[in-house]
Formats: sequence, C-alpha cells, structure tokens
Amino acid sequence: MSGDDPFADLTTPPDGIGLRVGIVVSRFNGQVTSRLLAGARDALTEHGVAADAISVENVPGALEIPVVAQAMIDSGQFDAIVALGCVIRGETTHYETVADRSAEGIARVALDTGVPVTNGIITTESLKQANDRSGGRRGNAGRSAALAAIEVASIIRRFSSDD
Ligand code: INI
Repeated sequence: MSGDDPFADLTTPPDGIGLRVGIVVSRFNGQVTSRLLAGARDALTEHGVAADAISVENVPGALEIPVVAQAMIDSGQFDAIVALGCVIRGETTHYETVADRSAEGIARVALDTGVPVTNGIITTESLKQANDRSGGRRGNAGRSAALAAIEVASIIRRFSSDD
C-alpha cells in the first residue's frame, strides 16, 4: 500500500454497479465540504454508481450527520452512506466534542444497522490542512470515503446474497 491511500494499488477497482449510495454533507466549513462532495460524487460515478442512484442530503454541521444517515438507512433505499464534514481545531472551542461525537455517531449507526457509513469527516488543526485533504496535496477525503463505501457495501452484499 502506498502512503495513506488504501486504494492506490488495488488491482481490482471497487465496483459500484447497482449500488444505491446516500451522501450526508455538512454546510459548516462549506468551502471545504463542497470539494469533499465533488470528490465523492466523481469517485462514485467513475466506479459505476449510476448518477440517479446517488442522493445528497445537506445538514448544518457534523453533529447532525449521524441521525440523518440513520434516517436514510431506515428508509431502506441505500446500500451505503458517505458522511462528509470538516472540523477545524483552530476554528472551534469544542473541537473534541464535534469531532468525537460525529465519528462515534456514524460508527454506531453503521453497526446498529449493518449498512456501511464511511467517514469523510476531516478533522484538522488548520484550514490549510483541510484544504490539503479536500482536493489538495493530500488527496480528497470525500473520494476515499466514497470508494470505501463501494468496497464495503460490495462485501456486505456478497455475504447477504450467499444462500
Ligand atoms: N460543525 C462542523 O461540522 N464543523 C465544525 O468545525 C464545527 N465547529 O467549529 O463548531 C461544527 N459545529 C456545529 C455542530 O456540528 C452542530 O451543527 C451545532 O452544534 C448544532 O447542533
């Protein structure tokens, strides 16, 4: 595996054909999250997810992501959810609360429901680091979360279709 990109050396790319994917994206730090959203959408469509099988819900901040992810899963309309947000330490006095609760929440929703909710909520020290991770020199965390959603949903689909 090269560096921190677990998708760089895959010989078989994630195959999203037939998958229905929800994206929950927060408006807080929207200049960053809009780039995460673009990266996620591009990755999904490049890997076979139909454009009309992708639904996007906007929420105010990262803390609202888990409950909306849960509602989308409860609708039965999605095979995976991609969570996108941005928490910058220098910009908030309750960085730990927002960063930890949002991550814990999406992990809990995934385990409670059995539907993958992948974490594209970037947590950084500065806006510069956030820019680096949303299409800059450290890649795009939205893209990585989207590819993870395809890969894990495909694994789960394989297990649930075995008789
Ligand atoms: N939400 C974020 O997504 N990122 C942040 O950096 C952030 N800060 O800085 O506080 C943030 N706060 C809002 C929070 O997610 C909720 O929307 C708010 O508390 C209302 O529940």
